[in-house]
Amino acid sequence: MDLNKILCKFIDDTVKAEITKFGDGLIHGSYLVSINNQPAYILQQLNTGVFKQPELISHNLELLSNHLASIQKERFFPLPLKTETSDSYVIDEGKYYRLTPYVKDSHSINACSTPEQAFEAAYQFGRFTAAFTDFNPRSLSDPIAKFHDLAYRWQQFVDAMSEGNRARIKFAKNEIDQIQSQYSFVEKYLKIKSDNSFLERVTHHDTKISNILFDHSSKGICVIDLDTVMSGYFISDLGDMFRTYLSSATEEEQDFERVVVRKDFYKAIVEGYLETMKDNMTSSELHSLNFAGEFMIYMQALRFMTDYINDDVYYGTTYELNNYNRAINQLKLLHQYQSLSS
Ligand code: GN1
Ligand code: MG
Repeated sequence: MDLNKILCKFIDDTVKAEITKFGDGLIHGSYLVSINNQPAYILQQLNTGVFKQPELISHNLELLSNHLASIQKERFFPLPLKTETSDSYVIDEGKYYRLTPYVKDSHSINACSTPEQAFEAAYQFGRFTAAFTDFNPRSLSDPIAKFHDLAYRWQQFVDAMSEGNRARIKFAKNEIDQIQSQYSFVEKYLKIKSDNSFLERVTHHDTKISNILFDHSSKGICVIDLDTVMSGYFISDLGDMFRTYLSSATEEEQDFERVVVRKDFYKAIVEGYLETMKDNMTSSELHSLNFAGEFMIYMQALRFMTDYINDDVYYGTTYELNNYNRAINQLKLLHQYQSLSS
């Protein structure tokens, strides 16, 4: 793959660019494009196994930016560049690429290490959803069908249990038992789905800290990585912040003793999120803030375990037990999280 050749379809081919690997996402291949030693763009090869119709992503982004323009609100997230033929991506040898401007004087962080960062991120994700209060979220397409539908994730797990790798199922028995014994989270989710006091909203669906840009003084600037923006419930965004900011150890940590929940970060996330979202939320939603964490941590444990049983077909792995250990890690996190509120 010749990334320079792809870049030329978006920008003038006489510009000398340096392209280096960027970030640690599990899904797309991301590269930083620097021009004159200054970060200028992010070039991404889209994972079309996961995003089967990448055009849905650009269509969603257009609907959202048109909406902001129609209410004279500033668009506060970067949009991918268009090619000469007005496409938002280039297809080369069957692969999709897109180029997004690098937001000037911004940086991202890979781990949330202070409550202030947690507050800033939660504020920005809340601000994003709140900006679309007057927009019908159902007009967005689902770039990934049933992405955060916990009942569907459960069904995928059940299917893996009947068709997946028998040796792995046997090996993971202990953790599989734990997952099965907590089915009540799925029931609780189904209740929310049928309860119309839980509103569907424009939801980001990937609220890890690296999807926030910060400025020099560590203030949040905006959200990025809008691939999974679609209609959803607030528990997805708030919950994934709990899942990914509360412990200083990440989902890759194999020393599970290090998975410990930090109470002051919980408080900071709730404060940041409510600062922008509170006026939009119903009282049922405000009473379910804590469930958000259970919902997302449980779903991630379920997804990692399902992928382990299916021989690692979805998440990138670097060693044999990678998905299995990720599942144990998330189960430990779930346990710690529940101890926090008990
Ligand atoms: C994937 O690639 P990344 O890190 O943005 C996944 C998320 C998971 C996450 C777990 C499209 O996100 O749902 O929470 O891995 N995204 C997709 O690390 O499946
Ligand atoms: Mg992502």
